[in-house]
Amino acid sequence: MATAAEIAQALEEIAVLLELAGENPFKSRAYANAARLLRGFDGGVDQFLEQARAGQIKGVGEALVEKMADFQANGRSAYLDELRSGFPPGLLELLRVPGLGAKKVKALYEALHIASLADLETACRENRLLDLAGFGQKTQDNILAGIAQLREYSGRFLYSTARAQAEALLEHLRQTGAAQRLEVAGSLRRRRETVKDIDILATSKTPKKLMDAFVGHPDVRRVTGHGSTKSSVVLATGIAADLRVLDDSQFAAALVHFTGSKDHNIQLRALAKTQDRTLSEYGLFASEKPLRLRDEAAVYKALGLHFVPPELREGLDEIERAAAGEFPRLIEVSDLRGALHVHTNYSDGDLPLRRMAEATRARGWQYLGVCDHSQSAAYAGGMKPDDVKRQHEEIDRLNEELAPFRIFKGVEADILVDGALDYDEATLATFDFVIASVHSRFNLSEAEMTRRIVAAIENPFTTMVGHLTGRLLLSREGYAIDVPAVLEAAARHGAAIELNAHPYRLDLDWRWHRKATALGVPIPICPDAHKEEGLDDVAYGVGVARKGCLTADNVPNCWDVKKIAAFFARRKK
Ligand code: DGT
Ligand code: CA
Ligand code: ZN
Repeated sequence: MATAAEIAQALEEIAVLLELAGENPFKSRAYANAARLLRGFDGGVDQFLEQARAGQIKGVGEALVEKMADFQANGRSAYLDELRSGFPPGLLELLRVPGLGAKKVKALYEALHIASLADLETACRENRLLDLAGFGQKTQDNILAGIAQLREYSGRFLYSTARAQAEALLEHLRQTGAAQRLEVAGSLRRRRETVKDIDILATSKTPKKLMDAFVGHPDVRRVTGHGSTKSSVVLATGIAADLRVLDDSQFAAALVHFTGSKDHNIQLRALAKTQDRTLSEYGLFASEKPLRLRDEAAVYKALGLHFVPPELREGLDEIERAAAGEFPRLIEVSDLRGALHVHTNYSDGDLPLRRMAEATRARGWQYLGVCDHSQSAAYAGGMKPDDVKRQHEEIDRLNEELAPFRIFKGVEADILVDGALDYDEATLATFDFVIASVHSRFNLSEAEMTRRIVAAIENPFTTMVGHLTGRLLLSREGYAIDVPAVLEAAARHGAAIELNAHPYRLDLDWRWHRKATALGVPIPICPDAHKEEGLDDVAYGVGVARKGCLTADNVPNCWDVKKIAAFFARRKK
């Protein structure tokens, strides 16, 4: 048995699907109308059906009554199920985006084959909605905002979003002058690619002042707790944040505990136990007495371990390694010497080549590897061979002018469905280096996709593979691919695998970095910048590279001009 509200909702969905299917608009309107009447009806469903059968409810004819009766009796509607099965499931999700009705969804599907939220987001980011009748910059911006809003309800946030929010909170807390120690903990401190919430720890002589400032921050939408040792809020972005104020003597142990991860903590506690001690968020205890621990390094030292950088605390092999010796110095942003994978207005970037070169140089870097899209990427204004020639002439001129700063002639070449690169050999030979990326036909089987990418790696012109899995964090899973097989192929052929630093990608995932470096596969950290500020995304890449235990040696764009030029030259025929 279905309730009136359930039936009305089903009728509304039928109305939308009929419109999507391009049926007679009167039919669609009849269902929407029936839903409205049912919602406003003063009486039960049975009564409504009875009156409708008697012809007393305007616009609700026999066919409609039968469909409603079917739903009423069976709790579901065969008609609705049949309509639904005629569309890709992702298409219906599009209707959840504020401002997108059946008409717009239909246009997106028919003109651009957009059939999921992920497709839609990608299309917006590639400005593909701008030329579509009935759409434009404003609609596109609204759709992106709508998608962000939907994602908010998924309960996790991009690192970049949470980090910006946390920095604003920390700055606000610092300005009170009421905090002595102040640190972000949790997944944010470990630089996970997505995080659930912001965990902040502090010590203070005037905790009340600090707590009041915290809950009073202008970004706070809701206060869910307000005490003297712990307060909790939900921010305008939807992210929750906690502030804990601790006693100074407990701060170090608490910072270890709340930084986590849970698995790391469990292993640390097990280790403490083997030493007849207890580790908790309150301290490290030998019998009843807490050890005096000034900072985190002291906690690890007391356990017989070298300091474990927060990024590595994921419960993998870090404790074993910390027992055996010091960690190598992990990569830092200041180790970077150049930017590879940067787009200009030769394809879908915002700025002219010269501006991107100047922006790169202004960041203290010595070289830029410009990589516009190749010819198949028509939506991104991919370069025809003539454009390539024109760009190379401009690069030659700029290189003379800007020396010793160096622009390398790169390209982001589409990997076609058979694994071929998107230019003939004569054109490929004119580049200093080639990033080979998949931008189409994501739905191959794992075996086919792996074969496709391995074929691209076998091509001697390929320097590296771009954004290996194509994932968009919180919105699109990567395509099916055998990552170890790809890493092994890269090792065999001397190719690199990019770590795309865009905060939505962070692909190659850090969980594969150890395997890649063990095989000797270099991992350049690439901004994939389409505008000037995009260059700074490398910081996100460095964060996850640290999780992957990468050092500057593993990352080609930490090498000097000479060494990277030699690396590029090595693979070309
Ligand atoms: P997330 O989901 O992005 O917020 O990830 P975390 O790691 O920030 O997790 P959260 O905020 O639930 O907890 C913060 C830290 O507290 C976590 O990294 C480790 C510690 N913790 C939480 N639950 C447990 C637990 O059940 N056992 C232990 N040993 N530690 C825990
Ligand atoms: Ca957390
Ligand atoms: Zn790309």
